[in-house]
Amino acid sequence: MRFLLLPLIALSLVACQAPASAPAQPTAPVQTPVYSYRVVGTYPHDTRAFTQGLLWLDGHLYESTGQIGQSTIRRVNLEDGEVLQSVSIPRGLFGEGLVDWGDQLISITWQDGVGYRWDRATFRRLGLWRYDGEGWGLTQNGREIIMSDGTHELRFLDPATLTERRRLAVTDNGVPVPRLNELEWVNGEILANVWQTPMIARIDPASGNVTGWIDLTALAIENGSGSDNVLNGIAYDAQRDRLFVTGKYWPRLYEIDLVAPSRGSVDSR
Ligand SMILES: [Ca+2]
Repeated sequence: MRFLLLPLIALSLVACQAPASAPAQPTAPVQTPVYSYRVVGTYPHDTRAFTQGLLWLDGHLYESTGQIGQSTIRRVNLEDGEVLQSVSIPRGLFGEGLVDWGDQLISITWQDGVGYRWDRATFRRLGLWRYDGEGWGLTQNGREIIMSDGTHELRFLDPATLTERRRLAVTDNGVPVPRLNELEWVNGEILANVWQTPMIARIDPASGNVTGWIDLTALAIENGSGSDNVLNGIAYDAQRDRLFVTGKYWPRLYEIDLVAPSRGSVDSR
């Protein structure tokens, strides 16, 4: 910090001495805050689960997994990681994101252009829907289904018809942020894993601006050894204000609190 502060002091001295008529100096781009975290709970996670979607609902985790021949939708017990209920998606397809809507679950596939509706209680497949491009992550804001597709854009879908209403470009200081993956709506903001990075973007859903990054590098190193078993999976328990994260084939799932960069204190989210 000393190294950073000295130039700031010098700059402010220069600014004080500058004549009032001096032209304004160009300002450096504002650095997007990087949050760290504190682990407040550690739970087992199925190392055969190539996690694509994760959410918390009614006392359980719901998870979707990928890879052809291994793509499932499952209900999972938090404490011991036991898979309580599971269904395979149609043969030959590569599963991706998962979201709840009323008494249904909605899922998508990677490059097959097809998604499914499921009965949440019985896991019975109710029907399919189609979309253009790739399917990556899903979440919802209470009014719309939000979908990522591997680009820097998020699609907002009508929950009744699953047709696209609009798109939101996600940028960090004006620079597009591609490869948005698993999503979670948390208290009016969108959290997004960025594929093959240990970072989660905090996105303002009104502007698409990244307001902060959550750096989970240490957890990624602890759990992942290859380019594919990366951080992916965010779930939020709104009732108890608990944030869960995991990754593809990771042996552990974590409850974390965010730690703000400047104050060093727990972020209220
Ligand atoms: Ca999620």
